[in-house]
Amino acid sequence: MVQFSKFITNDHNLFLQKNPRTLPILDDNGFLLGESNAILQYLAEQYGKDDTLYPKDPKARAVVNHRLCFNLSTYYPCVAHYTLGPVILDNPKSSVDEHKMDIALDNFHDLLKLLMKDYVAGDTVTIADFQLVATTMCLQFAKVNLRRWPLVKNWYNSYKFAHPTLWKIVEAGMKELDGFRAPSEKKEEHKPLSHLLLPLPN
Ligand SMILES: N[C@@H](CCC(=O)N[C@@H](CS)C(=O)NCC(=O)O)C(=O)O
Repeated sequence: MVQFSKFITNDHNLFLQKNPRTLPILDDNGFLLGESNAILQYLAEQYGKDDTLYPKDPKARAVVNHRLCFNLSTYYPCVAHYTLGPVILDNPKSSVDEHKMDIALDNFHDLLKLLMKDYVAGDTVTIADFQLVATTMCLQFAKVNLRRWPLVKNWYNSYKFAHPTLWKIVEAGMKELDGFRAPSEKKEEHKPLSHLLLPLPN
């Protein structure tokens, strides 16, 4: 995997040559793949010890895919636009974006209410939890209070508690993001991120 800090600084042009232009990028011995869903699906298929992370059963897999689609189409764009845009790109905060994020959180909360489980797609952790946890981490990073969405908060905290090793991977990403807080967020020198386009304007 290519580190975010390398991508957005010195080696950015190198990655642009290699790749569809977003992170993460997987480089598996020369096999290059973008889009985090596709990467996780590939890694689970290629290297998974069993099929629990990405079930082979068509219905169980369809449920995982549904959550991945929800994250890609709705949850991540709405959350990232409001949380990462103003904090690391210094985009102006907008009440419309906040409203969209709240709606996405309402949707996710409703899903968890229907399920009433510790995991979003079945009784064990799957790559769908990985993705939704990574998005929810952006809310923690931007210090968004989750009290209106207690089931999201519980599911997120229970993932951290039940899977400390997996959580460490996400936490490392959050710490890395911390280094790119915009000038309004911190006093130190700001590292320019003006060449980045994502999260895309709506
Ligand atoms: N749908 C993509 C979104 C990835 C994404 O938004 N990546 C951001 C960093 S978090 C990026 O690479 N931005 C670079 C740019 O916009 O130039 C995925 O899931 O991999």
